Order: sequence, then C-alpha cells, then structure tokens
Amino acid sequence: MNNKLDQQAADNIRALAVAMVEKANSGHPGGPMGGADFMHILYSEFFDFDPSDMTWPFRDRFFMDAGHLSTLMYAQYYLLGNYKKDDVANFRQWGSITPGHPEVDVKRGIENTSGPLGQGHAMGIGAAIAAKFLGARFGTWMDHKIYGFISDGGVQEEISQGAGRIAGHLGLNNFIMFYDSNDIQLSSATDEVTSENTAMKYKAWGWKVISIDGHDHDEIRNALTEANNETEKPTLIIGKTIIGKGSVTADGSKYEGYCELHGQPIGHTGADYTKTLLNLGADPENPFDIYRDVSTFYKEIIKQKTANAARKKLEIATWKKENEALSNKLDRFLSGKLPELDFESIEHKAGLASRVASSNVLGYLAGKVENMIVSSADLSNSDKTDGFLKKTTALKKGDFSGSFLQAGVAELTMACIANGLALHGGIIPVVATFFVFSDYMKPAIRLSAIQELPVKYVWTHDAFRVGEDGPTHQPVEQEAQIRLLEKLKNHSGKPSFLALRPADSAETTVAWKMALENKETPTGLILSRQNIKDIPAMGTSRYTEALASEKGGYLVKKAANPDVVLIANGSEVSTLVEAAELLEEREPLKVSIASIISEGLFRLQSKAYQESTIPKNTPLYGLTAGLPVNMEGLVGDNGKVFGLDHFGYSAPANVLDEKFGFTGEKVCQNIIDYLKTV
Ligand SMILES: Cc1ncc(C[n+]2csc(CCOP(=O)(O)OP(=O)(O)O)c2C)c(N)n1
Repeated sequence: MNNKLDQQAADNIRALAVAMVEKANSGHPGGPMGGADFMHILYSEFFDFDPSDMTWPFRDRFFMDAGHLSTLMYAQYYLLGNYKKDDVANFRQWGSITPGHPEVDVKRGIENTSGPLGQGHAMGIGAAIAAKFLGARFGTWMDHKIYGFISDGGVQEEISQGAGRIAGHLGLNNFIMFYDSNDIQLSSATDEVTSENTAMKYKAWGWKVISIDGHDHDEIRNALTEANNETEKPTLIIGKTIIGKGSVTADGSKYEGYCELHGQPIGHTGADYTKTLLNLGADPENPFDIYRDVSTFYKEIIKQKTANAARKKLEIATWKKENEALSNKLDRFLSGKLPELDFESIEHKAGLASRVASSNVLGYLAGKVENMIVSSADLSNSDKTDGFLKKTTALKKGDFSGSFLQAGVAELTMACIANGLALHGGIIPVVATFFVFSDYMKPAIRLSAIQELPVKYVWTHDAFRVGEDGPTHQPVEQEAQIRLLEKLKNHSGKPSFLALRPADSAETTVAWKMALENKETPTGLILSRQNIKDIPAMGTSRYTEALASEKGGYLVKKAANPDVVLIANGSEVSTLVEAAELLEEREPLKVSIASIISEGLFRLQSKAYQESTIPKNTPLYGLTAGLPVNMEGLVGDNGKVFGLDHFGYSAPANVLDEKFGFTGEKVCQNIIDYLKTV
C-alpha cells in the first residue's frame, strides 16, 4: 500500500497532466499518468537540487527521453514551485513556457529539449560522462546523479544500442534510468513489434537492471536506493506501469491500459474527463489547483532541499578556500572561458590537408584547453583527432582522467553524447567522423542547433577526393544540407549553425579559433583528406590575412577593378588560385578571388563589406566540389557556378579531379568559356 499523501501527490500530477492536455485539446495524457508515481518519489525523496538556484552546477539532473510526456515534468515542477498555475493552464500555447515537448529551460528544471525519441537519454549519458570527467579532476565532493526517463519508443530507437553500450562500457554508475514500461506505444501494443528481453539486453551491456511495479512506491524507493548505492554500473529501473493509470469511464469503472490513452485528451477516449479528475481527487472546477495537503507537503520538501543545498554549498566553499588554484580552474571550466591561446604560433608544414592542419591545432590545444573532450566514431587516425589523442588518454571505466572518448562506430550516439556534455556544462565537446557520415548525425545536429549548444563537429574527407572509396564515401550534397542550418535562425534570432570549410592550413587554424570562440551555436569544420596548396599571402602574414575568415569571407587575391571575381571555399580556393595564374598568363585578365568560409556568417556583415568582397557588377564565377547550390547564393543569377551534380565514382582523387573538371587547367578553360558569354 502506498502512503496516502504520496498517493495524493502522484494523483495530483496525474490530474494536472490530464487537465493540461484536455485544455490544450492536444497532448499525451496516458504516459504521464503511468509515470507519476516514479516522478513523485524521485523528486520528493532522492533528487538533490537547490530550488532557489536551479542552475547550481552540482545539482542532480533529470533527462527526459520521452518528450511527449512533457506534462509530467511541468506538473512535477509546478508542485516544486518552478511553474505557476497559468503556465500549466497554457500548455502548448503560443508564448507559453510549457511547450508541447520540453525545450531546454534549466531555470525551470528542464535540462534538455526532447521529442525525437532516443536522443534524450543519450544526452543524459553525455551529462553523466561530464560529471565523471569533472569529478576525476576536482574530487568526489561534487558527485551528483543523472536521472533518465525513457519509454518504449526510446528503448526501441536504434540509438539506445549505442547509448546503452557506452554507458555500460564506461561503468556510469551515476546514471539511473527509469523505463516506463507500459506495453503500449503510439499505434499498437509493444508485443506487436518486439519480443526482446529488454532486461537481458541491458544486463548484457553491463547495466544493473531492477524490475519493479512502477506504481508501488516502496518498490520505487528500494530501486532508487539500490541504484544510488551502485558503484560500478549504470542502473535501469524497469517499472511496469499502466498507461492512463487512474482513468475511469462515466460510470466510474476503470479505463486503463488502452492504446488510445497515449496521445489525445482522455475526453476523446472511452474515459470520462470529469469522472477521472474526481477519481484522482481533483476538483473538476479547478483542475489546475494543487491539492491542499500536497501543497503543504511540497512546501516542506522545497524547504528541505534548499537547506540541504545550502549545507552542501558551505562545504564546497570550504573546499574552494583550501584549493584555490583548482577552484579557479573549476570556475573557468564552468564559465566556458578559454585560457590564453596563441593560435598564430601553431606551425604547419607547407601544403597540408586541412584535416592534418586540424590535427596540428588539436595537438596544440591538448593540455591547454583542459576541459575539451574530443571524440571520434572509430576514425581518429583518419579524421586526425589522433593529434589530440596522442597527448591524452581515452576515458575508461573507473578512470576519467583522460580527455578522449572512443565512441565506437556510433555517430548519432556520439553527437547526442556531445549535446549532453554541453548541456551539463563545464565541458567543450568535439566530435569527429567523415563528412559523409554527418548524415548519421543529423537528428543530433538539429538538436544542437535548437538548444544552441556549442558542440564542435569535425568532418573530414569533405568531398569526392576521399581516395578510392567510391560514391558511398564521397560527400556531394552534405555541405548544402549543413549550410541550410546557417539559414535557419535559432530562438535567439541567430543563424543556428556555423559551418566552416577552410581553404588551407592558415584558415584551418582560424576556423578552430572561431569554433572555440563560438559559444552560442554549434560549429562544423569541414576538412579535406587531400593535401592543399597553401593560399599565397598577399602581404607578409598568411595567418593575419586568414583572420578575415572571422567575417565569413574575404579576398585572398585582390585586383583593382577585376574582370572576374572567383568564389569558392575549402580546397577549391587553391584550385581557383591555380586557374587564376593560368588566366593571367594566357589572357590579359585581372582576377580577384574570394574565400567564403561560411556564407551564413558572411551574410551577417555590412552590405558594404559584402560588396567589397563580391562586387555586384562584375562577372562572378563560383567553384564547389559539392552541389552547385553551395555557391549559387553568393554568385547570383548573372554569374556561373561550376559544381558537382551527381554522385562520385571509385578512382584515385587526381583522376576524379581530371574527370570531373576540377583541375586548374579545366577550371581556367571553363572561366574563359563563361567570360565569352557575358
Ligand atoms: C524519433 C521519433 N519517432 C517517432 C516519434 C513519434 N512518437 C511519439 S511517442 C511515440 C511512441 C510512444 O510509445 P511510448 O514510447 O511507449 O510512449 P507511451 O505510449 O508510453 O506514452 C512515437 C512513435 C517521436 N516522437 N520520435
């Protein structure tokens, strides 16, 4: 039997969820009704945080995977004082702070945006890694737990394989996940789509698994206690629950466990809205009220949590005093401030592939930017993040002193973990793979962008010149896809992504500088596999000139009153330099060349600057190894773009350059032909 007050609190959460969905006339009442018991016991008895200081870095964190259960969080945090009655009454409405799926809002307890199933718990695992990483450097005094909440959908999503594997492999005992196992999903019962033994699956990954009745408060309590005491493994608490728990029909008989309770107001189902509210102890006239006893109970909980946190903060203050240097470092990590860095001092041999130049930069940053965690999906020697790895060690179960995460072949999981590292705070996450496999990461890139997380994506093998790997490995349309995010504004009104494709080693150094200094959005570095001839400096320092990349684009070759302006990014800039030499040799032409590392950033510059780089009334010629659309916005209707509009083929890179027309010679001829038409 559950204690009466606990039962009332859980029923209050249920009633609030039901009422929010009914008023909005949309949403998901069934899941929250099933998960309410776990939420109440977790928050009232286990979850450590400071209600008066929600962003306290050493708080426990709750990562919701099943974003459609947002009402569960809003109701819970309403009881805890983070939402007002009007907020919950305006669920899903324009301008409300209670959107249909939760959007990161740490001040109100929402640690992550969720909705795309599977990503939420993977982000939680990222946060758990962040907590371990920081704990290894600053001490166990800062230990805190990361709680996840997952549903059948999240367990079924492919990403759970990568997330489960990594959490088990790394022994993340600070990660505790409740699985709301109600045997019902959106359009069917789970037994119509799966016959797996989920408990055995997680055990095989190295998790502790505890199976309980998810409505029995003592069982929830015991499971949470056991999970909190676990020293080696992450814990999965499989709570058998009933979707729509507490729903009744007009005659007061139970109406629980039906698929139709998943995603619509219960008044649209066989259940009766008013009778259900009454059954849950709510006042149908005032369905958004907190029950009197529950209110008193939660006021006491808020007081206790605040007092506990204050005590802990005093202990931390003592630690800080006794460990001044370490404490300053911790403050720097948490503030996101970079240490002093001298990017100009990074040396590159002539004519490097930009992935190799990136490796040099990473080698320089290793040991200097001590809160970077670099990760690769089993390609570190190809994507050249090994430049960083060589100076550190990989994170291991029981040893988080290193700074490299070997993610295994799991690009989406890796990117979600990076989002979680960023959400936790204190960490600068970097993830790397081949550019073509950015396709495997898109859903997480999109969540980096929506959540405004400064994750650094390193994508190498940026175009068809990837060796003899053939069309599956040759990115063509990927740059266009990623650059679409530069056109898409985030909720702060900024381009939601910064995509940088540097032209040579100097620009690669600058691109890394820009990536690290960009704390507002994710950044992608798109890097070549093949060697690139360095762009000749116009003056004395190529690095100083390349710093103009911070404006998104600039002229790497300047002619007064040019006959043509050539435009590219990445390795095609050096192809244009070759073509320009031939043009000037063969035709008496004056040529300027613009390197536009990021069109999105370039478009934020003044019109005057943009026009001084790409003049309006001059013939313009764009070159891209990707889809022509990469350059069309810069070149406009009156110019010409030469790009690739088909998949690649298997052959050595220089043969492909020749066949596809990407040599200086062929480009020169193409420009001459174009100029005849203007
Ligand atoms: C990636 C992704 N695919 C599909 C959906 C749409 N969707 C929302 S909930 C859900 C499944 C619901 O089942 P379950 O996770 O068991 O939730 P419950 O029915 O218990 O509320 C689906 C398919 C989604 N949100 N994310």
